[in-house]
Amino acid sequence: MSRRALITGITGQDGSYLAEYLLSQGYQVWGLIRGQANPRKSRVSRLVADLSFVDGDLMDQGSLVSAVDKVQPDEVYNLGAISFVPMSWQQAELVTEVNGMGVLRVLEAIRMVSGLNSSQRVDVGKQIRFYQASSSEMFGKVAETPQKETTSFHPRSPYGVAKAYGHFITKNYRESFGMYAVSGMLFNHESPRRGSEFVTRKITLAVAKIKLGLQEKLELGNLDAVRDWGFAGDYVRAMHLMLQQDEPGDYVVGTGEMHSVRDAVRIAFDHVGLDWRDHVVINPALVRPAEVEILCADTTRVKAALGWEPEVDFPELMRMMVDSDLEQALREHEYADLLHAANW
Ligand code: NDP
Ligand code: GDR
Repeated sequence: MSRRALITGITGQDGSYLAEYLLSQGYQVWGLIRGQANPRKSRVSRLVADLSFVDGDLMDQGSLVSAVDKVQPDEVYNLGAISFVPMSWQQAELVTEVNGMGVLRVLEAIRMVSGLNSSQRVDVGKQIRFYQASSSEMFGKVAETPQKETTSFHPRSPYGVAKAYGHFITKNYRESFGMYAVSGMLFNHESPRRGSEFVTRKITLAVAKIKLGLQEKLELGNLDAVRDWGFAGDYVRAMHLMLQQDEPGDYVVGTGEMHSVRDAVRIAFDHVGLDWRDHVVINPALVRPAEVEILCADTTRVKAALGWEPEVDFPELMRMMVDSDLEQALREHEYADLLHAANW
């Protein structure tokens, strides 16, 4: 019988790539869907065929117990979160509830459905395995560069603090109940499916529109911020590999390469033959109250222990996103022309 995976955050960037990958590996894949008539459900259904859905919300313990009980998964990937860092200063309590307490609720659902407690352990081979989407934002004001599994945390946003709670509670359930529970400490990863609020996609969408004469300027915040950016399609393979090991453990996942926001802008504008300095405007309102200046992964462990390697490099990734946004902008533009011609 094929293995079953339950993914929270199925409508997000990583949810769709992970579902595609697991389906290609012969899994039955279930996505947790929140809300009434969630508009993003049809989008992910179009992107990924053969998905099944189960209702639930990371804010609601009972719904998670029901979902785990219904799906009876072999593996649970907790990707659900409010993932845009600036929102965490505006809605700190909600972000803490979803990104922090939400992790505890999924762990509790697995514990309850599997009948695990501190005196009753379940053989590792028969356990529901749990993956937590931890983040490089936990390193925050970095103690060392590059950052590795043992680097201390100094999160700089309510988002990072909530992710640190999720990280430690995952480790605690592993130690307390012998649960197969791991955290992937993933550095920024992007794709044509990235939300338009994140800086790479904001840049590539703007470049496409500027190239087509539909927009003139692009407002950005801190151009000096440095990140280790990779391709989401590569990173979901690492998530899966983490759950296939004999022993559960936490891993840093990144490319080990650093680029500034300015580099990202330059590569994207260069790709369409434009000079970024003619279009980029700094808006101080977009600078964060407490910035994470630099992040870069030490990939030694993930490469040695999991044999994982990224396949897409950063310039290639930015160009892939620009090309995809150019196609999308053209389609929208043509559609608008058609409506105009039809006097709609
Ligand atoms: P997205 O923002 O694209 O997706 C977030 C997902 O979380 C959406 O499917 C959303 O569903 C879901 N969600 C939000 N609130 C709830 C809730 N209350 N209950 C259930 N689901 C909810 O994020 P990514 O795909 O980029 O990231 C996946 C995970 O990895 C996140 O946890 C993120 O914090 C983490 N991460 C991401 C990195 C990156 O660079 N992309 C790096 C490191 C960590 P809905 O349609 O209902 O809104
Ligand atoms: P980040 O990603 O906060 O690292 O979190 P984001 O793309 O939002 O910001 C990256 C860096 O770019 C700087 N920046 C801007 N950012 C945005 N969004 N918009 C701008 O206009 C802008 N100008 C400059 C930011 O200040 C920042 O330094 C992402 C999310 O996916 C998290 O969920 C995940 O945990 C981390 O990556 C790892």
